Amino acid sequence: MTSKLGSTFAAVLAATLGSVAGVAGANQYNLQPPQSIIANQIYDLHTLIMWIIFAIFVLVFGFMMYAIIKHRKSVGHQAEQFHENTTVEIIWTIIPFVILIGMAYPATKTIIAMKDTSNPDITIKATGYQWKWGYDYLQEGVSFYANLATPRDQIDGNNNDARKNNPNYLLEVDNAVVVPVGKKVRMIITANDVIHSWWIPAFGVKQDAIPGFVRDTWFKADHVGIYRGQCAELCGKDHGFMPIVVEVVEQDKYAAWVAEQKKKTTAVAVDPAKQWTLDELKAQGEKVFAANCVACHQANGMGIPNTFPALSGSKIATGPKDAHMNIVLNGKPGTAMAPFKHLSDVEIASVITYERNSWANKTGDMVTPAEIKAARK
Ligand code: HEC
Ligand SMILES: [Cu+2]
Repeated sequence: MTSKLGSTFAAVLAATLGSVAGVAGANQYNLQPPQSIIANQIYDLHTLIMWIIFAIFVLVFGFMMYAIIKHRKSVGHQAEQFHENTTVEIIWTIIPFVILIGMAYPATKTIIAMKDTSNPDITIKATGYQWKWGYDYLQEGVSFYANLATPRDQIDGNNNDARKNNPNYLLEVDNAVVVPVGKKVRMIITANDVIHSWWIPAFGVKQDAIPGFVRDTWFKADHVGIYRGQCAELCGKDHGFMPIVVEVVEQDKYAAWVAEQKKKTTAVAVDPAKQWTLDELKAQGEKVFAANCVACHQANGMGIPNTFPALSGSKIATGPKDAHMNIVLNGKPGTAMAPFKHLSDVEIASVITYERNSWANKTGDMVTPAEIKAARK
């Protein structure tokens, strides 16, 4: 009996030691290696508290095991008969109280530091959409969307080899958030439709994105590198398909990236009288499609059977222009096809031109911004 209990205890102890050792070292069971001041504090707190928990576990279970084994009936132990012991009661109130304060004090300090978004070097607004993130660099005037970049065939099981060999499966995007190393980045976080959550574990940042509310958080990345996270709030069917990628670069590379992005952004803000060619509109339309339509109609124009219609070979996308303009501008009530009239004339004209001349569609015609302007009335 004694030896059996003893060996069970030894097994429990070994398992616990193993998991505590796991927490203390870097391995797949632990938090990601911390890459910011806050993440370091969170990491250290987690380790500290695991050790405290472990010490309590060993003391309490050790004492219990000792008492059970030593005082068992088979060795003829007689139960002690006594009531109340003020000294013991005071001790078992004071000790947990001290332990709690010892844990709450550093935890509160970290929470206060997390909330201190003052004096940022850069401010970026992140907006959650079903199912992508939109980013606006408030001072720089740079804006873009970040869509999942994992190819569809890896997701739907048609290319399992590629999926297995993809270390960033569902953790890759077309446009990463680029920030300079060692600079305080304030993230302003909101959402457009439902609650999402912006989460980069290595930075110790996780903030809910709530429609109609603005929340903020911050990070200062310690090292150059690529850091990945995900939407951390169940937000609908593609919740697992809106990852977050932050690329931390040296200051001069960041400046070059901003300049590059600005060129792209100003290319869209064109002169309204510009005479577009079909190829120009199509090239522009491809970007608009990638940012607004790809989630449902897919990059290959094939949609998702029984849910989102294929545009490749679609009657509307190859038929009269009016019907095509109408469904994009006004949507189709009662379906997931929402109106897109908030896009500019150029954006709508270009995406329609793109749809009419991509995949299997070869109408050879184009829709100009002027036609969209007229169709809005
Ligand atoms: C949230 C999903 C979703 C998004 C995003 C979306 N669509 Fe659609 N779209 C639909 C659905 C669903 C239909 C089918 C509506 C119906 O029942 O007729 C549709 C239909 C269409 C059709 C008609 C196709 C046909 O043959 O019936 C066109 C053209 C179209 N969409 C263009 C666009 C464009 C352009 C964009 C981006 C600016 C876009 N859609 C974004 C869901 C979407
Ligand atoms: Cu989400």
